[in-house]
Amino acid sequence: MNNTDVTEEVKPVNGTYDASNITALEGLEAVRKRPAMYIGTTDVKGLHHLVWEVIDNSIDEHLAGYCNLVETTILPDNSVMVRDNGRGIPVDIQKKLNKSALEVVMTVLHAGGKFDKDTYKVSGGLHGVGVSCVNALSIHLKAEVHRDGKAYEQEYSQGKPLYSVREVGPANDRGTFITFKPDPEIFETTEYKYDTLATRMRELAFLNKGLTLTLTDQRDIDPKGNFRTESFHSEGGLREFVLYLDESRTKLIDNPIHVIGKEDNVEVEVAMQYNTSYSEHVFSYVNNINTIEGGTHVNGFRRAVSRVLNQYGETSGMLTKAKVTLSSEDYREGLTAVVSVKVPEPQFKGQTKSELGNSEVTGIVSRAVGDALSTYVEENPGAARKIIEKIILAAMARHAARKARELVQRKTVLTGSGLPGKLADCSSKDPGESEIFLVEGDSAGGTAKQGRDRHFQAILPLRGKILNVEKAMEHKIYENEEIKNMFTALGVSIAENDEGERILNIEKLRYHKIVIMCDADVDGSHITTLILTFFFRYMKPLIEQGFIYIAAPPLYLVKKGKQFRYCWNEEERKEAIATYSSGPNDTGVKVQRYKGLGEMNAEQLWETTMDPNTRILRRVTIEDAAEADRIFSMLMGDDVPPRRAFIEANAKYAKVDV
Ligand code: 0RA
Repeated sequence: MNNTDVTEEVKPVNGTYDASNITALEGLEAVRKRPAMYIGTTDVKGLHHLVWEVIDNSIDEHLAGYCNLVETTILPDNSVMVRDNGRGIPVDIQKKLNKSALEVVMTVLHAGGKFDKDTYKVSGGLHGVGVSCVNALSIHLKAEVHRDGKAYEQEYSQGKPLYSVREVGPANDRGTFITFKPDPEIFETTEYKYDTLATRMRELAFLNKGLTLTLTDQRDIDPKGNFRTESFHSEGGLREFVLYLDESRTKLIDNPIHVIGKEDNVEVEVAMQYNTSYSEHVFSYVNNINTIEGGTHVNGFRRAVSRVLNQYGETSGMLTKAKVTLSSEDYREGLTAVVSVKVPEPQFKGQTKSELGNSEVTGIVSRAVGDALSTYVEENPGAARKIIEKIILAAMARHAARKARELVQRKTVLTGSGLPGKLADCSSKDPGESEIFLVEGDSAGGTAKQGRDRHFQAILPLRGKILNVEKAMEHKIYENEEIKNMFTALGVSIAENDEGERILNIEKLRYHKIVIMCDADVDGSHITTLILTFFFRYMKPLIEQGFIYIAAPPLYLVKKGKQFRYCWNEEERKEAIATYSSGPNDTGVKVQRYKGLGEMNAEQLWETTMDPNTRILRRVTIEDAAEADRIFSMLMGDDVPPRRAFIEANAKYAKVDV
């Protein structure tokens, strides 16, 4: 390494460039021309992607064994500072390009990876486009490196160096320190969201045990003058992740089962726990990336779980005694697990490129989990019995649910149209243009029936609180009147495949907009959550395919004489009052607060909430399945303290009910 080649001379931005310079800049120009090709989007998601891109490099340093701290700070102007205590980006001159390695890493596309062949880039995976993309998309970036007792720096604007890498003094620590300000010309928004960063950092801490990630927000100062800050660290890794996911569920066995293994350069870590609920929560990661569509690692995990537990059930005689046939679905009830693999060259496939394709991984995970689980059941016969009993109950419940379902679904066929009596259907038979409103209560249902456009809008009133499906047994769900009505009105049905898996058939879906319409108060939002939980657990494809919406009735009507305006929040209300007031004490302005849908007449309901030209509909998406799922079970489960904590933390939401 020859540091004397690192010049301190300042090179003008528009100075002369040699051929290699030009290639490098053209590379980054391509990133600026088509940012979405490199970071997915230029919305708020792409903005946060920049942070992950930088942090991924620090995590690689952690995985290589050289870094245990990554500190991230949001500055008051929405610049972000990421500092790690890794080896520091090398600064010696790269012969091929005749410039500092630091400059190459920061300005040459795809040069972000390691130079040494022994380490492979593990984190990133899906995106991993390199820190040079962050540089290209920043109006300003400063890189500082502490290495071999010295401190170096270089700054850039839109990816172009403002001067050559320079030595700025001695250093007694090591690491890389990158501060960047996203370019407002590129991004639709440049405001960072604390919660988005914190949620992913918490996940990264579980996935990379031993690594500390801190987040500090200098935009947010408390009355004592302290910045908002949090530190994420896990010694227990996935074991702690599973405990966190199951925080509000009742555990079936004392501790999560933890598996750690390595074969042929593939690292495997799995933690699993059984709880007393009826639903399955399996999350999977490849190189720290959430594989929403699963893949070969998840298949290997499932294969091992059914194989080992089935064998134990047979040899212990429990299965023969219970006289039930198990299907692979039965092992899933009440199972919470996280499966994480680190694979040198991951192949991703599937609709959203989030399914692992590498076939060798199935066997590797299956062997690692199989070995560990076999040992576990031998050493913990009491826990093993509890798990097998739970699986037998799941099989019995599946048979009962199938009977209940068949009864409901057969009845529908026998009674012709089979549509529920409470449904006021629309006249159109084209699902593409048809909408159904699920309305809280008969009286609001009546108003909606009068107010609707009957050509394409159907109304299904639901009785007050629908069944809490998080707590109910599956067969009870199919026997519930309101839920039966939803199945038949929507035209969807559930069947079992050979594995015992419940498959939702939506071929005959009768409406492509399914709108949940509840009061704008606490009760209303509770009912919305109950209905959403039902869709989440039993009709997930409808959420995934974007058919589920939430209606937003207005909160106020502001009136003066013949003029009036509907308002959806405080700001709009204040603005309307200001517009209509002739002076500060013009009490001539009337404000009406709508608490329930029933307070509006049919015409008002149409104008504000149902008319496609004026209404506000919020489409329900599954942005972060893990978080949504956790919140659902927290809001709907037995455990009161976490639920109270959540409601208090989200008190803003509840305040609407004035
Ligand atoms: C290239 C080679 C080496 C480390 C890094 C890059 C590196 C990049 C980043 C980005 C943020 N933090 C980082 N830390 C390290 C290996 C260096 C060596 O072999 O000494």
